[in-house]
This record gives sequence, structure tokens and C-alpha cells, in this order.
Amino acid sequence: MKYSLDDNFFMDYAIRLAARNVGNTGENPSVGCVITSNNKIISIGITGKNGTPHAEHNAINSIKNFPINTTVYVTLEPCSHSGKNPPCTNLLIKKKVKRVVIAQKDPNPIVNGEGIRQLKANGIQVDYGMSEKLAQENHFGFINNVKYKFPEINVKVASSKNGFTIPEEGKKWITNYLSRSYGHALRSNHDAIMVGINTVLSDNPSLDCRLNGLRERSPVKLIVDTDLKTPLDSILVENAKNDLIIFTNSLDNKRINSYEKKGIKIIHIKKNNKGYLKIDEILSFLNKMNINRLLIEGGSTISTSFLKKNIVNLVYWFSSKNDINSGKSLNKYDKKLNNLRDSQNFLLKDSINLRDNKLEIFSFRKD
Ligand code: AOF
Ligand code: ZN
Repeated sequence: MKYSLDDNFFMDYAIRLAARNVGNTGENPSVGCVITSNNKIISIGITGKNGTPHAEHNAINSIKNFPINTTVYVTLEPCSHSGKNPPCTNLLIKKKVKRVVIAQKDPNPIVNGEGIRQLKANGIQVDYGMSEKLAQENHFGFINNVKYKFPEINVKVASSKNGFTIPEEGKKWITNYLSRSYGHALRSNHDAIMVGINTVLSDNPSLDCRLNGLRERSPVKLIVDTDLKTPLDSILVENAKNDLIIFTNSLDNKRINSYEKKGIKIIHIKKNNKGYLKIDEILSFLNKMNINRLLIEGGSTISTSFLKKNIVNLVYWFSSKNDINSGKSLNKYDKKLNNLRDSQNFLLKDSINLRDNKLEIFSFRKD
């Protein structure tokens, strides 16, 4: 199938729409939908918060008089089953849509081509596979969960020019305001954020998104804390609103109880032979919780363990223009983390100037 320039324009728009709700659609992927009539956009839709309604419902239900001759551009194959939401195929068929253009087939075994089949069986022209790679970026966490039973994992690193991750004495931050704001935007488009106990003890972070208008998009917070040392007076514990989970190997019931009383979930995880919590167990827990996208914000031990398993999709590396000559350095800490530019596994996907800071986005080679 050859797609027209108009097709490209409308699908590109649907993909941009989908990007808006990534990290906020629960177990569902964030899907974008654009409806046109005579090559003019008449409605748009995105999968709603926590996955309801589906993008197609959002777009169709806001049209008062549904015209004939409509084309629907949708980033994921419309669903054909009744789950938490009614099947989108039924609605498209009922509205006598003329053509549906789909970027990516839904790998969910209960859909997986059945949506396309039903649309075609009802005389609707279906074209699929358009801009699939681009669309997949928004669906990636969902697809990973369906196919491999663990979420999309992205890592954020902030370092000095020469790879130090702890600010100079007397300073609170390594990177500038723009970098930190970008970091907050990353928090808003991930379902969950993870840090290790050392980061909790040294930084006392809050891990929420503090950009105006996006605060309610803050991710679920996760601490990897083998011996349950998270201080009860840490910001994370004091601010917890049923949105904090601690993974631990501790069986200290009295201590466990004092977190649970505050609505914090304590999940027991086995240790591996190095004495660290087993990542696979944590990941299958996150899969069951329907976390599609996980952001790891450090420290180096946690980030390195995930990188070593070759399961990290993107690394967002913020660096300042200055060298720091003390503290913990990534190049001393772990070769793999510091050598992403030369790594066989990662490609430099993007480099963005943030005033005197630089953000480099590395992507895991999928070929
Ligand atoms: C669509 N449009 O916007 C999304 C879809 O439990 P339910 O009913 O919400 O169904 C969940 C499944 O629907 C999900 O696993 C995926 O296969 C599909 N997501 N489908 O037609 C949408 N988000
Ligand atoms: Zn649907």
C-alpha cells in the first residue's frame, strides 16, 4: 500500500497525540486517533487516564453528526474484545467508517489481527503498518509487557562533564534548571520511578513531577532497599499517598508494620548470589502491576545492574559543562555506564543542548 502525503500528515499527528498520555494510561498503551472527512480533521482522541476510554471512543464520541466517508487514523489496531472498555471495532462498524489506517497491529493475544479482520469483514478498507516504528515508541512499554512480561525500562543519569554523579561540596545540583525540568517531564511520562536505598539516604529525594499542570502525572515511587533502611522521616515516606513501594529482603515485621501503617507497600524479594535483590522478581511484580514504563533515577549500582542485563531501552544522560574533581565518578564506578558512546549495545539517538548542559539520549540496539 502506498500512503499519500495526507495519510502521513494525519498519522504523524495521531502519533504525536498518543505521546501526550504515555506513562498515564495504566495497563493500556497510549493510543492516538485522528478522524478525517474529505481530508479535513473532524475529531481527535487519545487513550484516557488509566486507559479509559480508548482513543477511538474519545474521538468518535465528540462528533455530533457523524459524516459518511470518514477515515480513521489510529496508532494501534482497534480492539475487538470487551475488557474494561467496549470493543472499538463495534463502534467503527456502527458509524460506517470508510477506511481505517493503522500504524501497528495489537500484539495482545485477544486482539492480534482480530480487530483488522472484523473491520474488513464489514466492508471497511483497512491499511496497516504505516509509520509503525514511530508509533511503537509510544506503545513500547505495553508491548514489552505483553511479549516479555516486563516493562519498558529507561535510565536517567546526571553527571559532570567528566562523569561525576555527586555535586561538588556546597552545591546541591550538578545540572542546570533546564536539565532538571526535562527530568521532571520524564517523570511525568513514566508510570513508575525507581531508586536504590543509597540515593534515598544521600539525596532524600521526593521523586514526583513538580512541573506546573503535570503534578498529578507523578509516577508511582519504588525503592530498592535490601535491608529496609529507608528512614521513616524521609520525604518519600512522609509524602507517601499509597504511591510508594519498597522492595526488600527484610523480614523485620515490626519495621515492616511501621511502613504499612502509612499505606506503603512492602514487597519481599529474594536475593541473588551477590546479595542484591533479584531484578527478575521485581520486574515480574511490575508486570503484574501493569507498569508499562519504568524510569530508573539511580544510583549507579541500580542503573548498572539493569544495564548489564541488556534490558534498558533508553538512557537519558544529562551532563554539565564543568568537570568535578571529587566524589563518585561513573568512569571509576562502572565501565559500562560510562562508555555508552563506544558501546556496541547503544546508539546515540539524539543530542539536545540545554543551555550549558547537554542531554544525550542513547537507545538500545534492537537489530
Ligand atoms: C484500542 N484503543 O486506545 C487502546 C487499546 O481492558 P480494555 O477494554 O481497556 O482493553 C485493553 C486492551 O485494549 C489493551 O490490552 C490493548 O490490547 C488495547 N488497547 N485498544 O482499540 C485504545 N488503549
Ligand atoms: Zn479499543
